[in-house]
Amino acid sequence: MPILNQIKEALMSGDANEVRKRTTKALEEGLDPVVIINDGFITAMNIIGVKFRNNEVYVPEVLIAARAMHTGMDTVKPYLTGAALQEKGTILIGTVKGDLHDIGKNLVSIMLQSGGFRVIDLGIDISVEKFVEAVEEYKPDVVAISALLTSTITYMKNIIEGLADYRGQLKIIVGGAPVTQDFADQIGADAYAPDAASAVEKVRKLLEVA
Ligand code: B1M
Repeated sequence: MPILNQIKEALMSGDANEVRKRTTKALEEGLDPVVIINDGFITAMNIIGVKFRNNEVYVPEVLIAARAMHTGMDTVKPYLTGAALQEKGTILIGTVKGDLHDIGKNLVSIMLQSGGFRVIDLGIDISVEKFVEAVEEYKPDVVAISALLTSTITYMKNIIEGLADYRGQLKIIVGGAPVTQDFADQIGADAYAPDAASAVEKVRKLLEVA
């Protein structure tokens, strides 16, 4: 089996040790680290993302695969020259103020990183002020807002209003179990995604990147 397929298989089964071994072998054989990342790690994580959306795998499998991907990334990093890994854009993500749920947000974050985006994760319970400060500091291309409670999704509107001055330079995507496309339209978000895999697709569309 070609080495890239072996890497993908190990990653999808969440076997971090095998990912490290096979990635090292591929690098020793002279395979381009960027090819390993794009056609190995990212392709495998995209497959996991689609399976997750289709309920063919569940949260633990995604987290284990993501951990294996991080191991793979650590293995290739020393082989990357400065410009080799072009990030596709910066995403600022956080769960809204009053809301402590972060499992879904973390999955979205992991999937975005796996898709080649730089992700700044602000964590949970994030106020308008914190979002604005972070936008000033990191100049993201996209702000991604998560909420899991019907009582906290309304705060997304406050954040969107707080970011009004920056709308020319960034897009906003919202998501979380109680959020719908209708709600996203009402509060003036640029996009809504029902799950982590769709969030990556929507962000790609917003930024017009592959
Ligand atoms: Co909470 N909780 N919880 N909880 N909790 C829910 C959400 C609830 C539906 C349970 C229920 O009553 N059936 C209910 C909300 C009801 C409602 O408002 N509609 C609820 C409640 C009421 C509460 C408390 C108020 C309970 C209490 O104290 N009385 C309290 C609130 C605390 C707070 O936030 N202030 C509370 C607390 C907690 C825990 C701390 C115990 C824990 C959170 C731990 C953590 O996150 N670190 C917890 C959990 C685990 C849940 C359930 C069981 C699971 C949530 C989860 O992680 N799902 C949940 C019930 C349920 O969903 N079955 C529940 C797995 C995760 C992968 O899915 O988060 O939906 P999800 O993320 C998905 C998508 O939504 C989407 O992609 C993800 C992956 O596909 N997505 C995005 C998420 N963010 C996105 C952003 C995007 C795009 C897509 O773009 C930016």
